[in-house]
Amino acid sequence: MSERFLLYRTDSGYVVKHNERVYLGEQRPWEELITHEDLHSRLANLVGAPNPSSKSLDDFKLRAPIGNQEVWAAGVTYFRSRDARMEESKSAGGGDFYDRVYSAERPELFFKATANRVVGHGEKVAIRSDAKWSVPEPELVLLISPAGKILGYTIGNDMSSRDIEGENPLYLPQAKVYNRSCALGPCILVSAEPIPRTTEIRMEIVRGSSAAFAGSVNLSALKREFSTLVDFLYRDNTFPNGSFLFTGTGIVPPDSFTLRQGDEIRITIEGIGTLINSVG
Ligand code: DO4
Ligand code: MG
Repeated sequence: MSERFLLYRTDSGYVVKHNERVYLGEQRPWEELITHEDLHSRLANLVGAPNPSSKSLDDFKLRAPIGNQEVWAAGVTYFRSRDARMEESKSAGGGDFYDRVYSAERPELFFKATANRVVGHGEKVAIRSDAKWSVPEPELVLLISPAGKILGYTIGNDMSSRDIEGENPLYLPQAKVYNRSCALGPCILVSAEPIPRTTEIRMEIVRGSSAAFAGSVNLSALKREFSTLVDFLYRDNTFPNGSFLFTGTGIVPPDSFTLRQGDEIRITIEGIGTLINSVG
């Protein structure tokens, strides 16, 4: 039996998908469930009882898989991201910072969102009203326990205003943190094994009925170890409710591309699923 569980937060409690079967969890606060140090065993116990539901996932309204955790993000963890930031901030004299952080021992980590700024699968992400160049950033996101253990993986969209970030690196928080600037979902992959480094991340942006952009990257191109990112995040920092940590983007649309209202963003990570959000 494969030991991988897909954990969904829904309007009617939590739901686990395992070997194509759906199991309904007992009612309990989401934050208490997902930050349990032994989340994997809890889910294994649930699916061990012979009670699969006759319902399918389509019968449930999905919610963003976040309780009261802080959301943080690592940046410039792929060469493609380093290149894009160097280019966008060249005229502001910021290019060198990105090159240096890419190869430094200390990673770039920044605060991304509180739960009220996060949307789930099927909900709308936003473009800042004062931004002229906006992109989605498709990323693998770690769910980390209060003790710093990686409990699971989900899909994230780190919506970013590239013109604001490129004007001055000190504007990064404004380019990254605003209402509906962060999407998470559709579920959390809880697995006894780390997610394979061969995993592919894909993004497609649909405008009207055609693809405005499509790209992919392999997790093997991520320069940092997950454990290093977690070590730095948890150094002298406590997370009583656990945390989510974006691991950076390796897919950057060409500089001529900016998001528009109505665009649909589809991010797929092998083994987890597809997170779909439109801009509105
Ligand atoms: O430093 C800018 C942000 C980088 C980022 O969000 C990424 O590389 O994913
Ligand atoms: Mg990012």
